[in-house]
Amino acid sequence: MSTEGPLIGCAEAHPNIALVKYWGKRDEKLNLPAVGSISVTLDALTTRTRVTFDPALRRDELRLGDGEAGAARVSVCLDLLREKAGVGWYARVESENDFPTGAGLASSASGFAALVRAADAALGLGLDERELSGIARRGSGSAARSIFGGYVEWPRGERPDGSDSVAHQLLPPGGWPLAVLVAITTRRSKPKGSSEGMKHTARTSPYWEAWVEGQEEDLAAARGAILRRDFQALAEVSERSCLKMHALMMASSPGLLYWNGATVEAIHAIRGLRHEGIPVFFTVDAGPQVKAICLPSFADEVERALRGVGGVLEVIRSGIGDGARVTHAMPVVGD
Ligand code: 2P0
Repeated sequence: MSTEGPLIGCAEAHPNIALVKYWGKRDEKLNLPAVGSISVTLDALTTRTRVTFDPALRRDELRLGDGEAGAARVSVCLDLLREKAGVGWYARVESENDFPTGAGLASSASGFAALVRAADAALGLGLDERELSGIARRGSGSAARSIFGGYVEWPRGERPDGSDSVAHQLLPPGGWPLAVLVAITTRRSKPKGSSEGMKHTARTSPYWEAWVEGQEEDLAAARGAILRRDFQALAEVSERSCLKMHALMMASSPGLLYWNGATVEAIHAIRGLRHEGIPVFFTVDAGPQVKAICLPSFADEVERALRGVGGVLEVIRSGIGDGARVTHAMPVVGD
């Protein structure tokens, strides 16, 4: 490599929310999922990341917002990219979210997607999205999906090396412009991280096999609903997948309960709206926040209803977002 100075790349990415959930791994080292999943990428929440490969560094460093964080999972992705580029330099990674971190808003999805995009740009590799998705997956499974915008499927894959477990886009963001209202019910980090929670569930939940067996049918139903733009069918399969995943977790031993009281109240409020004829459905990830998905013309009404739920602190309104992309100069905390 002829360059002598630091190599810098910047990128941004959005979190995604799964409509058909990923929960459980078939290979922990390669981070391969036990089940496929389908998500939408959100445009209102953003992670911005700068990666600087610098010959003066003695290890990879990660700054998340205004605090230093452990860089082990970051290094897994960076090592794969360094190997492809033939670069040995360590990197300084500076990343910030404009939304709460570690509270079930998929900050690891946007975080690792932005990281991999920025590092690819810094190293001048120009990898395609499928390759980036496979590398982002090694940092966090759901990040494989945030490389893409719109409606995204990440298949389980069958190969032991994971080469067939990379995401692809089902529809671009403009292909079906739904609205997503995120009801924030706490700003605290969740008690158990997803990786730990998945392991615990697979080991102890009596529903584990049923969960894995039912997934292909849910994926086919959601994929079909998205391609036909069939809101009712998507609502049905999404709520089913969400409740199945939480039932699976709750039945593990000891039970894993990510919800608080406001989570339950918000779910009832959304179902109440649907009984009144408003096309809206809910989903909840590994945290207490509730996401309501509706046709954009009903977003005001759904937002008003969620704001009226006791314990809902804030409602963030989002559309369907683009995939991870390179940005030019990025100011980060401390600049
Ligand atoms: C999902 N979740 O499909 C599911 C639903 C949370 C609930 O993907 O261990 O942070 O890093 O691969 O991607 C959260 O899990 O887990 C997640 P790892 P990740 O969105």
